[in-house]
Amino acid sequence: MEFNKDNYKRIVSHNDLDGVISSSLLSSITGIKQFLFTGPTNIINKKHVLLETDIICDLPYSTCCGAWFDHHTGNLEDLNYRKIDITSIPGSFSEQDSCARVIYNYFKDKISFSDILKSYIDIADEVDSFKYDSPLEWLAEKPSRILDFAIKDKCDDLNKKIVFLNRLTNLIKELTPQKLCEMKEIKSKDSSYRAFIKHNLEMIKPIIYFLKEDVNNEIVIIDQTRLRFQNAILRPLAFIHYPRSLAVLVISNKFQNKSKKADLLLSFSLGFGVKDDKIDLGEIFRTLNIGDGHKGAASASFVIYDKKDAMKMKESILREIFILWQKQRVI
Ligand SMILES: [Mn+2]
Repeated sequence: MEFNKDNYKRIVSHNDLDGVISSSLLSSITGIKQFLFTGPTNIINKKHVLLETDIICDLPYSTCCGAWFDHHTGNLEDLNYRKIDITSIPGSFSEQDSCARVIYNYFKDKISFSDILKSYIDIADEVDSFKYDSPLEWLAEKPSRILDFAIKDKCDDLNKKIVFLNRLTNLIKELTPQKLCEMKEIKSKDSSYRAFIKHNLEMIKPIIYFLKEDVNNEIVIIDQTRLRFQNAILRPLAFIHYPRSLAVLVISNKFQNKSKKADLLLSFSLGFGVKDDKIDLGEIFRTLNIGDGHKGAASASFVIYDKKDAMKMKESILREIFILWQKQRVI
């Protein structure tokens, strides 16, 4: 269905860099100045009241909204599963590197975007599709990395974070990426996140190991299960410690209301620039019937019924994952 810019009052977007750039593009097209930044699970769990006058972008579709722009394959599959006809929804879906690219492609023949706005679309592509071949590239002091880190910086006050994302959405329309990164607020958030990275790098060091059958150290295992508290783990950092490894697997306990449960969570991803078409991490978890995901990244969880078995279960699941990984590698 045709997108009529006068039908909408608010942009509901992902609270990451692609979401912010997508909002800037849509705001410049429609003149909308009201934004709601949120995460995908909040849309799925219906945490917000959404209206026909909302445009959703870079997030799962909601039947309550009026238009939808997205690039996540899983969200499209969900529409097919719910038997919703995508041609009935104003907006656009396409498997691009970023949602910003989807929006740009949809409007580029009808509207001329400023050079400033256009320069942010490459940044959205790079950051959202993780186009980095090494940890050094990921940590580079360049606008794409600085803006991504500034947004990722933890902010205890949710309102402050929202104010920041709103301001950023407006600034992107006026300032080049270089100029934006010269701002004091961006600089300080970037360095605060880089301090967190440094801390994380040290934190993971003692909890890394390899399975003894993994003689070439292919899969870095970051095992949080012996820690008393839950920590956010930055998986790419594993490859600073072990640059030649091919994948990283984080194993941790589930936490409920800050208390540690025996149940286990796994997240698995390929290393920088690892391109092996035979490897499919999502397939490994599907085969074991514990989770799902893409070729390059997947997550899983499983229930431990008896705490006494936890250690054994963990060891056996890690071994099974490694066996399937080896099978994929040799086919
Ligand atoms: Mn995105």
